[in-house]
Amino acid sequence: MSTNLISQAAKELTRRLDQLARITDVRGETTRTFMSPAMGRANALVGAWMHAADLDVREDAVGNVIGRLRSKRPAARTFVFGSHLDTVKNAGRFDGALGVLLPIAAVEVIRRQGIELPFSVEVVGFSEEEGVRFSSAYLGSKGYTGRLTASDFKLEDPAGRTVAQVLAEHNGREVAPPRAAHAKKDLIGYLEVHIEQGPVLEAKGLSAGVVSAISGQTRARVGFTGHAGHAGTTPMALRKDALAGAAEFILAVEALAKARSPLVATVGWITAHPGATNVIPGSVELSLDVRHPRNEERRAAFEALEETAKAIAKRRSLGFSVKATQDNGAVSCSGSLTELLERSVRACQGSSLALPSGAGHDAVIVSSLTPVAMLFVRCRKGLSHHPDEYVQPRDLEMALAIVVDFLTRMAYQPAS
Ligand code: HGY
Ligand code: MN
Ligand code: MN
Repeated sequence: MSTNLISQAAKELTRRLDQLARITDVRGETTRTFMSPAMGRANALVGAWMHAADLDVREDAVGNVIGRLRSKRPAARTFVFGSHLDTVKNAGRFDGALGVLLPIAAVEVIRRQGIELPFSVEVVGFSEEEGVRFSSAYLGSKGYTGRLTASDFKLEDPAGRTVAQVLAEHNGREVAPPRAAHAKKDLIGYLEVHIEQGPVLEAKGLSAGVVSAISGQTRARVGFTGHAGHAGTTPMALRKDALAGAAEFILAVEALAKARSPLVATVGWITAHPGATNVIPGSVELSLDVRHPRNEERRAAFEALEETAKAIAKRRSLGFSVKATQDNGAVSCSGSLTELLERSVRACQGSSLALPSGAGHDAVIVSSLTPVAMLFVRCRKGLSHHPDEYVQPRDLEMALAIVVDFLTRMAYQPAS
């Protein structure tokens, strides 16, 4: 009976992922950024699915949509599932959305099976994880865990709007950095289901695996300032070309990361001013994203890149600036919670595999409040942050079966 229930629920999950992906700020692609109109529509749709699963639905001050299945047991603690509903630009259908919609489906299956959970369940659709609008990730899960800071509130988007202004507009009143949604003692743990966004599970022929640790991540904005001038009349020797300096820096970022594997470093966007064909760029701003499984290596690499920017600017008589917008240490997943999850993976898949995550996840932030575990789901060619992101229906079904098994085990095991 339950396999049929699960395969039906997996089919509905596929349909919902497709439907959610069509909610976007940019026609013809999937793009939803913090507090955008599409995020409001996405929260309404996901909230309706939560409601249909008998979850009590609310939206908090930072735009997280939260569905709660209250246990009948007095003073029951809460198990939290979650991931993010915002996306990168021109995203795929699964990054984030899977970790919100799959637990809703799992709760529906559990309820259809008549299983009474001795704990409450909360499914959270975080409002901002990718850091697209403010170049700083995890604003949603930071709000949910009480970790938003006054400096987060001062972050500015490309239009110069601050987080504080955007939140005040959304809430119709000034908003202070919110307290955590729960006290540590009231939580059992957190499980995030997420596509692997890498090639390992596919190479091993597995639908799912568990995450051992999540890489640390430093993000920054780097600026070079020179002197705008006429592209036709300014001799090369007299130029202070900010874009040429930035280009040299970008290649140095790539070279340093290649020399320090498994370090990864990326320049994702660049803006040049005034941005005209016949004007030597006077100023440039670019993004920098540096990651490594070990914190000291990541920090050393970031410092080396600051020195590189300084040396290039000196040699080219440019000004430069490096402003860190985010700095998150590496996080290990909880051994005991991951062990329980592994039992479900083995029970459903026959075997399990533990692998590290180079991508960041809301679990990094939630780990400050409660033990976290992550279930990785195979995605084709490991492709993500791309519209061709794809998870096969049988892998969705496997992941759903694992989470249903996990909840069932939790139901019959004293919530230690
Ligand atoms: O950038 C990341 O690692 C994640 O996709 N937010
Ligand atoms: Mn992502
Ligand atoms: Mn993600």
